Amino acid sequence: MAQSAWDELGDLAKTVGAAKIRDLIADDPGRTSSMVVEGAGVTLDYSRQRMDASVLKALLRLAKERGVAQRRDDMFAGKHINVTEDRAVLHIALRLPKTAKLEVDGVDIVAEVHEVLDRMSDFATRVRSGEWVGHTGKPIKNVVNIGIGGSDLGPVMAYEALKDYSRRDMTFRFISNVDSNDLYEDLRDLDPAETLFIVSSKTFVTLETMTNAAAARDWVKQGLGDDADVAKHFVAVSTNAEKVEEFGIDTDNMFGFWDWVGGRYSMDSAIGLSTMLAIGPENFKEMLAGFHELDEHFKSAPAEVNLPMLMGLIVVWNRNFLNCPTNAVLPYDQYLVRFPAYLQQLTMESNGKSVKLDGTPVDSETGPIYWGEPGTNGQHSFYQLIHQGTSVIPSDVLFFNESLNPIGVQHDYLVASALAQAAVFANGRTAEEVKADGVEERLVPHKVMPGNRPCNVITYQRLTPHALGTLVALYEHTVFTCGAIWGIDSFDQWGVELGKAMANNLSPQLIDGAPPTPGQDDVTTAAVNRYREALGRQ
Ligand code: G6Q
Repeated sequence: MAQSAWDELGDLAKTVGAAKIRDLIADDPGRTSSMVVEGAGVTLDYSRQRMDASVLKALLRLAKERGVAQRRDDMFAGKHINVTEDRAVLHIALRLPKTAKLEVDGVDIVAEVHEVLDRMSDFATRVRSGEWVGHTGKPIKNVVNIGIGGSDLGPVMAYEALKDYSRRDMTFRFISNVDSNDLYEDLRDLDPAETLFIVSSKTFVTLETMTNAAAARDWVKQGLGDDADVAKHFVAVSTNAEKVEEFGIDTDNMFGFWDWVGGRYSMDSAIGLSTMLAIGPENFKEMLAGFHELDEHFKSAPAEVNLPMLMGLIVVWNRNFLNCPTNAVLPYDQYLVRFPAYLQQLTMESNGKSVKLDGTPVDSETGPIYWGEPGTNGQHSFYQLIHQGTSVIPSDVLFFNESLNPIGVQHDYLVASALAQAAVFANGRTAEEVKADGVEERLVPHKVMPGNRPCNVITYQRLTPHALGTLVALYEHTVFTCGAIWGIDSFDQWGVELGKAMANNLSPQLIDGAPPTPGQDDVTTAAVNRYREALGRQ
């Protein structure tokens, strides 16, 4: 029987995986072109990975054996690939052009998507033009998104990323934490008469969001009077019309989405309303076009030049065969300041799983830990550990060729820093090289850089709404590819759901001294009691 691709990769890990990236680079000048792939305006240079053509071939065979392309096609066709929730996974439908056709369970979902998009555009235009006014007749100057997790991280990341395209005469804020400090700090200098809240919650029952939304409603009433028309200051984004109505938001001012959009895959649905208000409907459409272009690439590009497929396979190689438990995300662009946080949710909530689709335990490690910060800032803090720590940390270094706001040669310095770091990650610095610099003997071991840290360099021409769309879709499908290889459900989040239920159980105990829930552990009960005592509640 032929050896499986997985086993072949295990063997290759002992040979190619044990090689030095600096030697792989030196021995194969062809890597500078054979390991650089372009598509949808993205260039992926993976020549600094600890792999060669034989590893790539085996990874591509692994993708075939694990049916990645079939699962991808099933997703695009609307099959219920989210098996534990029995749902289709169709964030790709959010960015289909109006002319496309996609029917799911007999429903033309493209028409539904565009109906919502048109309503969003109309609403955004009215707010941005000053036509939509608050209770006192003043136009809206401040937009506050209230949401958490998937209903927050995408919007805040996109707002930060596309700030250069945003209305500078408007203020955009994002309240997520149930910690009242978050709400306090975001509202303290705003005038309720000029403030619009977007309550973003797929379920409209999430503790944090509903609590913050109620507090925001009180804040509006306090500022504008008890009989103020708060409806002029609240819109909702949700799949739950009943709960929206119950909260007191007119369902005419509700923008819907569907159960086939996962929270962490929803920034291009109505959850992106704050983004659209910030950058305008045209730019939002450009962003959707970017998502769509990458979707088409994922759907049709041959595996060996398919960017998300390659990136996913590289993650699998580093995670499962080179045993790297974490992955750093290092965007060299200050506008991408929240991109690592956004990616943490996308990757870790999707692929932080221990059982396969059929409920049996996985046969290998799954999703790595993602973390990071923009360069160059990270260079002056945690890069030290990447360079000389005892763990090998692969990274994605990302930059744009052009700066949106060039000043002198600053952008050249930025790119020089990105490439310099990538070079050290890959090649390190040997003792000989350190000695050749005249370093005194006793310091040589301290200045040696082991290198051999795998690294992708991802580049774009310019940070545009379109580019951001392709970037997010690139990672969405990278995550998909990994999940398909591991055979897990990348679209459920039972750990998150449990957290929500647990908080709902404990809150009445803290507030009213309700009895512990059956089966609650003593340590938790003791902590609840200590908290109540500290506040003089018992
Ligand atoms: C995302 C997760 C989770 C979710 C939040 C908010 O994939 O399911 O992060 O987005 O818990 O949920 P609601 O939008 O329902 O408030």
